[in-house]
Amino acid sequence: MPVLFNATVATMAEGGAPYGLIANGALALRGAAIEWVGPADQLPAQFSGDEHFDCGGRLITPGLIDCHTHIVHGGNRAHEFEMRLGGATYEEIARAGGGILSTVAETRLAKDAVLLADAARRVDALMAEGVTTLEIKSGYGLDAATEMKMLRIARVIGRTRPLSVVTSFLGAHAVPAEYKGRADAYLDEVCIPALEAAHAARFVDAVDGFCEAIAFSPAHIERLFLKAKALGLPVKLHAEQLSNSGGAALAARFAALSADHLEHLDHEGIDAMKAAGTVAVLLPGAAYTLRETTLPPVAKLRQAGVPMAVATDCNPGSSPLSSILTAMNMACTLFRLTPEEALAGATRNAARALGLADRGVIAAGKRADLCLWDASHPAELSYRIGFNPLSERIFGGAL
Ligand code: DI6
Ligand code: FE
Repeated sequence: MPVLFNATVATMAEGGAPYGLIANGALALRGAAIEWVGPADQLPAQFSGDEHFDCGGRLITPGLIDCHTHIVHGGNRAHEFEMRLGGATYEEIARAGGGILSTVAETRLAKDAVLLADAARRVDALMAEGVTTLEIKSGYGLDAATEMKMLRIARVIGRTRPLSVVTSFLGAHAVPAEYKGRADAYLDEVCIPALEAAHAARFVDAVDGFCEAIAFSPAHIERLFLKAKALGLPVKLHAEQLSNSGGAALAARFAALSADHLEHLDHEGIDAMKAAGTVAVLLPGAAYTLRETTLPPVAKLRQAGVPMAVATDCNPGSSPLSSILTAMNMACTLFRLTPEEALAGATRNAARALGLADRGVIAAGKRADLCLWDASHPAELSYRIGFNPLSERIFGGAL
């Protein structure tokens, strides 16, 4: 049973020192779990004969968790990046059949092996920065076969790489061209049957939707969520990203794990999320890419005590970002989170946003998903830009 010693441990446990910091800490691991954590001078004698690893004063944090990604997708949208720089808006491009629908066309055509290889490069970039748990959404198929293909590839990534993958069914991401103006028919004829089939194949861990003027109304999302509930699946929602449509309050009514984006969230949404325990997932990569000037109401979320998570939203359109550390930096600089909130956002609160009670903090009984950093204080993780101080990544107790 390995013992890690001579480390600064940021447990991220709530209620104690900032970051749950232990200056001269030690950790005892047993199999895939943490058996003991505390000050090195209090290490119980039972561990003294075990193999000891000197961490050389490095920082240990929980493994990082990216709780919102669209990392499996065909092609890229660099040409839309050029169009936006030329003055077109994200919504104009979407309404003209570009945007999400152009990635749908590429994802439908893409061979499994190509989708997998492309996604794997981005997954590997996240893992190289210490990500040990990753959420992956479908939503670029919008037909049953391609939604299944995306989710199957997400499961393959989770089986073949040392990280946990959690999937979300995002069939209600956009109305496909063949159902233009017929969102209800799309839900009845494609989206809901595809959800049932993917659920039967055990490909779905949660149900997500895009509640927005250019996508689905709250009434549409409610129908989808009723089906999710009937299947026993938790829900989450892309809400109030480009405008306020009451999606966050709707999600809260369904006890959603999270409501995500939230730039246009109002106080009713905040109160509903607080009451339901719904996590606010902040996606600064999308706000940055779209040069969004309305920021999520971070001060009000903080004041209300709504837990905040931070994720990359890795996707080919609004957030082509494969760096969780950059997302944390952006959360601080653009959204005014503290570095402690940013790290909690990629550990403790990200775990909560995925409904995973077994990770996100360093404590006895939790999974031994850990990062060792060449850093002396956890604020350094959010502070640098384009620099990776990861020294070791431990997944389920394995280096
Ligand atoms: N909001 C987003 O930021 C992504 N999906 C969504 O509902 C963007 C997806 C894309 O532009 O491809
Ligand atoms: Fe998203």
